[in-house]
This record gives sequence, C-alpha cells and structure tokens, in this order.
Amino acid sequence: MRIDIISVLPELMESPFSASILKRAQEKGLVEVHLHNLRDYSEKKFKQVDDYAYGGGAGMVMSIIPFSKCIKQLKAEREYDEIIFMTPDGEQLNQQIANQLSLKGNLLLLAGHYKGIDQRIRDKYVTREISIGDYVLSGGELAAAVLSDAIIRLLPGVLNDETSALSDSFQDNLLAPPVYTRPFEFEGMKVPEILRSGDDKKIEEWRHEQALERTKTRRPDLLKNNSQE
Ligand code: 6GU
Repeated sequence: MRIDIISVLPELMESPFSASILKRAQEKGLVEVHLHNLRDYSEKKFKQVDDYAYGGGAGMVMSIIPFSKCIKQLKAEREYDEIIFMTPDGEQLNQQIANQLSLKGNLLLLAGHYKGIDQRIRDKYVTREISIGDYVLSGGELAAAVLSDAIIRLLPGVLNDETSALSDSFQDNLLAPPVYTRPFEFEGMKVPEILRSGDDKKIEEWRHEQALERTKTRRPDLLKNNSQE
C-alpha cells in the first residue's frame, strides 16, 4: 500500500510515522508513506496557500491552485483508489471504514487548515470525506495520522500476531475484555482465577461474557446494530 498526504504542516506528521508499528511497517516494505508540503506547489512569491473568502467573513480559505497542482502531479504518477479530504464535516471514521480502506492500494489524503479549502477542490478531486470525531482540530494533519495508523496496522504482516487485529475492540462490534499480567496479586487485588485455570474453553467464554458486559454498560449503541447478537 502507498499513502500520500498533502498538507502545509507535514512535519506535524513525521513523528507518528517514525516510531513503533508504523515505522516497522514501512521498513518491512508493507506500506510507503509520502508527505507533501503544499507550499512547494504555491505560485505566490511568499509561498502563500490561502486567500480571503469570497463573500467575506472571518478566516482564510485554502486556495485551489496549490492543491490542484500537487494532486495533478501525483495522479499523473499513479492511480488513486481514494482521494480523501480530512474534515470535521466528513463521514465519521469507524473500524469498518478502516477495514475497507486497508484493502486499497493507493490512498491520497488531503489535510486542510484555516476555514477550509476551496469547495472546487472537493467537487473535482475528492472521492471521500472523513472526520475522526465530533470535535474540531486545528488542522487535518493529526486526523490524517490517526486514519493512517488505523489502516496500516491492519495490513497483513504489520502486527506480529496476525490474529491480534481481529480480536481488537470493534472488530466484532464488542469492546475488548479486561486483561491481566503478573503479579497475580497486587495490593490485595487478584487476577480472576479462571484465567489461571488452563481451561481454554472456559476462558474464551469468560472473555466473551466480559466483552458483552462491558459493551452493554459502556457502548450499548454498538449492540443495537450488531448482526451477530
Ligand atoms: Cl478530519 N479535521 C479537523 N480539522 N478537525 C477534525 C477532524 C478533521 N476530525 C475531527 N475533527
């Protein structure tokens, strides 16, 4: 898979891609991530990428020209399965969307700033608009990093234990059950006996019950549209 990200602040995304799982995924050749600085595509003297909004009002709008130049150049090099604009008014990211996108080959993410981007960029190039939740960030960069992380960890070979992404919270519309490690007892709090019983079937049942219980109390909305239950 290849992910290209266009932004005015590519440095904001360098660290998430430079450590741990996302770093290893790139080193293993499972994903390529390319960050593009929108300013490099500005035709203005001081590399401006924004301008006043037509019709007035507070806030600058990101101009069509730098985005258009950058997108055209990238599209000339390869076909993109999706061109995704990261925006709080997009469709809200969930595990199902991450799963879908993890099956694609080339993704292009656009991270906006200021009061938004010229609507014509969205009309002409964008195939999908994604938000990471109902709150406002100062730009789309962190959202693009979140989306990329959610996708990349699903690629075959990225996680050591291939089954571990499948047992994540949300993959079966259930939250994950509690987990424990040594010591068996800490300040009077003991690990549930069943987990030391060695009875795999009982343990599996216990985990499923716990997952259900947690989901009922914390996220009953997940159970309402759960086809498996
Ligand atoms: Cl994708 N962008 C911004 N700026 N804020 C957000 C977001 C995206 N998703 C949630 N809040």
